[in-house]
Amino acid sequence: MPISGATPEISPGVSASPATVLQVSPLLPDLERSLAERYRTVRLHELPDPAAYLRAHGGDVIVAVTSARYGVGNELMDALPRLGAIVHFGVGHETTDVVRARTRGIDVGNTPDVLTDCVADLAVGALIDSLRRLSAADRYVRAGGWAAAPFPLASRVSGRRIGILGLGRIGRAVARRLEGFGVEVSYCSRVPVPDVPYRHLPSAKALATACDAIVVTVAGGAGTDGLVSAEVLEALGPEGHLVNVARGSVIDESALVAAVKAGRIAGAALDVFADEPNVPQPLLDSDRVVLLPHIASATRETREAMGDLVLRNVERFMTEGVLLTPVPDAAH
Ligand code: 8YV
Repeated sequence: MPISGATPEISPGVSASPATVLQVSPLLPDLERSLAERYRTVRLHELPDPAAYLRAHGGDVIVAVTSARYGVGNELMDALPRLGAIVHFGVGHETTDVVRARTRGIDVGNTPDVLTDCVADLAVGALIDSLRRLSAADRYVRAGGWAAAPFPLASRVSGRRIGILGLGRIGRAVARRLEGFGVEVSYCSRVPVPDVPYRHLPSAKALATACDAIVVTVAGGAGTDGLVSAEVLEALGPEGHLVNVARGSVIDESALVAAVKAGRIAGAALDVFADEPNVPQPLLDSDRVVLLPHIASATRETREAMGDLVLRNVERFMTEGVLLTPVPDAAH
């Protein structure tokens, strides 16, 4: 049911019309249910004519809840004159223009920390898969290849030189896990991170040159668009591996496709793509690429924790007019 909740809560300073929570995109069923039970909630994506709803009732919306994938676009933001907060299910918030929102006094929140461990776990798993070729070996056994010949030798993980592109919460969690593998960890971020035992390198190219594999954990958005360019892939080289658990936009996907096709990099493990859920055919065709359907945070435990944090943000805003976990001022 697109509209629910008989007893709207009123945001501070708003008393004239029902304070509505606008659900912009599909969310976890439990989260949708909880929102609908607690607030007057409208599911925009389920309405037959969302534009008509916005024209007539856009002024009722106090909070918009959305996913990292959809955010709140500028047009939608403009249709919500009393919007006070946007809450993202997910840590990424590049789909909402945060500066624009802030200019209008709209607070933007996300769900940091609760997904860090699961995303880092998956990044390390993907790294091992790419170097040791676990998925390819699995396909090999299933296809009956083992009886004919041993699986080709793969690459060692322990003791290698691993680069982390973006040493935020997730990058650091990946680095901590990798310490157990005795790898040499380097990283690249805009400014060196204090108090970490890893080597800082000034550019993505320098990182690729110095490492056997790169794990991309940097935030998406305009500032990192195409950061892993053809030149960076070339620096990684024919023995190099690339893991991406950040955003597809961070990698020049056409350059990656060309590098994979030509064997100019050894392998890649990708959880994110430029145009999800569409995966370029040459990547689908390659046995050297591990393909994952954007599942880094997709465990029951973590998704529940993310849903819970969304609810707590909405609750805090409705009662106190501030968010519990606002996004940092500048994208990092
Ligand atoms: C989720 C994500 O897949 O947190 C993010 O930024 O991309 C992921 O955790 C996404 O939020 C689910 O919609």
